[in-house]
Amino acid sequence: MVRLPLAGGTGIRSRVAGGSRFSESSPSAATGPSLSLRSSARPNEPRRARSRTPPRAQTNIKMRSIAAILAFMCVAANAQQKAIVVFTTGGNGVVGNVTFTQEGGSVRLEGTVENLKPGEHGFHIHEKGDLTSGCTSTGGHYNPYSKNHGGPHDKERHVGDLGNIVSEPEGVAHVAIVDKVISLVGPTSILGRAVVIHSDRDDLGKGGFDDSLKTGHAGTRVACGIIGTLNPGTQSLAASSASANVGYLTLISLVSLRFFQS
Ligand SMILES: [Cu+2]
Ligand SMILES: [Zn+2]
Repeated sequence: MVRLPLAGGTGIRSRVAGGSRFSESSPSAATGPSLSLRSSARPNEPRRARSRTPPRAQTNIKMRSIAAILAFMCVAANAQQKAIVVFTTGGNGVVGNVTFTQEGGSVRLEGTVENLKPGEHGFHIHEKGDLTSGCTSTGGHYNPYSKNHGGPHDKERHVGDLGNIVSEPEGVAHVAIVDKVISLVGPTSILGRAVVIHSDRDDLGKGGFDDSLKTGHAGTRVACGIIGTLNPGTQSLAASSASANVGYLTLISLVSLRFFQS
């Protein structure tokens, strides 16, 4: 009788001990052990499961750290593309530089050009990075899709059509352009081509002159420079190829881990 609390632990004892007096408590005693059986059976399972979880937790941690490394390598591979053009050619004393930064699908241009006649000046990417005959040998506007000349916000435009830059009365032009057509990557990259600054305003193809739809009637070429990369070359190439390899290996290992876990 006194053993009842102890008897609760095993159904047999409670049933052995169970007289008429326990008829009332026997349901609870019956449920008790059965509950305790369940509760003892179930905690045991998680305990077993828990004893198994450390390896799983370890693989989870491994997978997470692999994913983190992969993410880091991807970020490293997609490091921001940057380029620069330095204006020294043209013989008009026009100097300056403009940087190009790839920001997703657009490119940001930032820089300063000095000694420009006040007012608007056509500002284009020309197709060739060839300065053997000064700005003349840079060819025409970069136009890989064979379109007519236009303004930077027109659908009909050369890839190289960046409109005008404005020189202030003291002869300094601050360049701040964001363009969605030019790119520092891919088959129509502007890297290695030239930027040309013209003597006159680009009419954006709307001036009605013979050359409006070809050059924007922007006059002579007063300054130019070649668009060169600012990215660390071999390092970024090595990093991107290494990260590609790491990416493939990680994918394979993740898939095989998943396979062996299931
Ligand atoms: Cu031009
Ligand atoms: Zn053009």
